[in-house]
Amino acid sequence: QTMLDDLRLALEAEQLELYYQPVVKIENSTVVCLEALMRWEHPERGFVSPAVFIPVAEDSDLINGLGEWALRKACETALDWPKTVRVAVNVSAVQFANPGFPAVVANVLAQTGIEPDRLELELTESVFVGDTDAAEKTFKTLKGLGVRLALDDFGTGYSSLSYLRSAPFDKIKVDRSFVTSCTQQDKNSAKIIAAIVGLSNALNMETTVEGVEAFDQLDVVKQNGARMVQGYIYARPMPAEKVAERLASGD
Ligand code: G
Ligand code: G
Ligand code: MN
Ligand code: NA
Repeated sequence: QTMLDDLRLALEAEQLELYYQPVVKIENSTVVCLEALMRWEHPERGFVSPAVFIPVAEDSDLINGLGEWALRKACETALDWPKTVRVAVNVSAVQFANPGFPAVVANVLAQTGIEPDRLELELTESVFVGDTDAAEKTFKTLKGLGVRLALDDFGTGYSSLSYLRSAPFDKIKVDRSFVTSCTQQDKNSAKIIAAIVGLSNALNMETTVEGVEAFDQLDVVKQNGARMVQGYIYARPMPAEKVAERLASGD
C-alpha cells in the first residue's frame, strides 16, 4: 500500500483533519485570521506531515480533491466564528494550475454561504512557474469572486518583485526564515523584514510575519514595522474546537 493509496483512503474515510493557527494583530492581541493546516494521523504510519503528503498528492489528481476538501471544511468551520475573523487556506500550485480551480472556489463559496472576503487563499511564488498568462487569468477570476489572495513564504524560493506587479495580492506573508535569523548579531534579516513591510505598505497590501516564537523576536519585528504576526509565541496550530474556545475567551 503506497502513501498515495493511504492518502486516498484517508480522504474518503475522513481521517484528515484541519488545524488552525491564529494570525494576531500585535497592537491589541486580537485574532484577525486563522490559517488552516492539514493534519493526518495514520493508524500505522503515525503522524505524516503535510510537507510530506502534499507533494505525494501533487503527483496525482488527488491534490484537487484534497484541496477542495480543505477549502470546504475551512469555510464551514469559519461560519462558527465572528464575522471579523477570516480563514486562510493553502493552495498548491498544482491545484491552482487546474483550469477548474476557480469554479471549485465559486462552488464552495455558494454552498457554504461564507462572505467571500473572509476567505484568504495562500499561494506561493511557484504558481507563476509555467503558464504565466493562465496564472494571471486565474488571479483575475479569483479576485472577481471577492476572495483575498496572500503571497505565502515571501522572500524565499524564486522571489521576484515582478510577481507583485502582475498579481492582485492583498497580503504578503514574510517567510519565517527571516525571523529565525533576526538576532542581535544578524541585523540584515530585521532590515529585510522592514523593507518587505515598507514595500507591502506602499502597494496597499497587508503583511503577516510568520514564525515568531520568542519575545525578543516579537520586539524586533514590531520595531521593524510589522503589525500582524503568526507563530508559536501566540499559538500553535490547534483543532477547530480549541479555536472556538479561544475566540470565545476573547484573546
Ligand atoms: O503545518 P506544517 O508546518 O506541518 O505544514 C507544512 C507545510 O504543508 C507548509 O508549507 C504548509 O503550507 C503545507 N500545508 C499544510 N496544509 C496544507 C493544505 O491544506 N494545502 C496545501 N497545499 N499545503 C498545506
Ligand atoms: O504555509 P506555510 O508554508 O507558511 O506553513 C506554515 C508552517 O509553519 C506550518 O507548518 C506551521 O505549523 C509552521 N509554523 C507556524 N508558526 C511557527 C513557529 O513559530 N515556528 C515554527 N518553527 N514553525 C511554525
Ligand atoms: Mn501558509
Ligand atoms: Na509561509
